[in-house]
Amino acid sequence: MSRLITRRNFLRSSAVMGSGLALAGCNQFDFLGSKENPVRQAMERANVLTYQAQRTLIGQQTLAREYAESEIRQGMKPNGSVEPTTPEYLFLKMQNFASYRLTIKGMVEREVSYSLDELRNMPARTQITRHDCVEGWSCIAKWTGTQLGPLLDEAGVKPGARYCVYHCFDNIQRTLSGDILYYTSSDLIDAYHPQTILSYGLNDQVLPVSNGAPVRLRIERALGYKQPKYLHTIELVDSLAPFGEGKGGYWEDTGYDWYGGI
Ligand SMILES: Nc1nc2c(c(=O)[nH]1)N[C@H]1C(S)=C(S)[C@@H](COP(=O)(O)O)O[C@H]1N2
Ligand SMILES: [Mo]
Repeated sequence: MSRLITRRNFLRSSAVMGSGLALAGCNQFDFLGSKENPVRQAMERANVLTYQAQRTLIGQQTLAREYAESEIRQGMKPNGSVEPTTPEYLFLKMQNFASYRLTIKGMVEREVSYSLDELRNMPARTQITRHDCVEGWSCIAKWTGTQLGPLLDEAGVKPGARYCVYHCFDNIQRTLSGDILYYTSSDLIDAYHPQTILSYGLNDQVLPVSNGAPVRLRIERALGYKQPKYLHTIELVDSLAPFGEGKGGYWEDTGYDWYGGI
């Protein structure tokens, strides 16, 4: 049984204890979208608890397990957005991402940006890791990219910065009031983690569009929704409140755990 399930049970029991509600069946996650929902409020308190507990238990720079080539059993199952349709993205894709730039901005000494060629020419790291989606599936895949930490140092993170917000090109949801673009965030410990890479290669091939081309971040000790595809900007901030619903990510805004550690 994976640690993911254990943790999910932990979250569920914390939610039940915290709210004093008796929950039956497996429908209790269906209406978490509402902010008034007592289960969601309890889960948000549980987020803080699990974040602190996990940070204490696992230490700050523990490596995620890496696997052998022989353990790659399948391709990386594309999930969520697989074919972004925003004009910016379609334009970049049309010219094979020649004018793509990854920007690091916000609470930094100097805003920096890099082309795909520049990223590919930086020291590369390849790692075979397991991706766990909360929907209940996993894939073992080989990711190649460059570490985020040295680029953050190049930009010069200002002392007050606490989080990286990862902004993506894809319109994960289309509403009457416009597109909702995917985003997520991490603390600086995860951003500087040695296995946190700006990945442009998957299983020895150029990263395909369905898996986040041209660049997707890997945060290897976090769940699937913390692995932003179609990444274009990393913004250093001291608060997550200004973005989306203020919970630090597209899925986080609907009630998913912010830390999302495994
Ligand atoms: N930009 C963006 N990033 C995303 C998503 C998405 O829809 N858009 N889905 C997330 C989820 S829930 C998962 S499980 C993984 C899926 O990555 P894959 O398509 O490479 O398997 O990407 C994550 N990152
Ligand atoms: Mo996921």
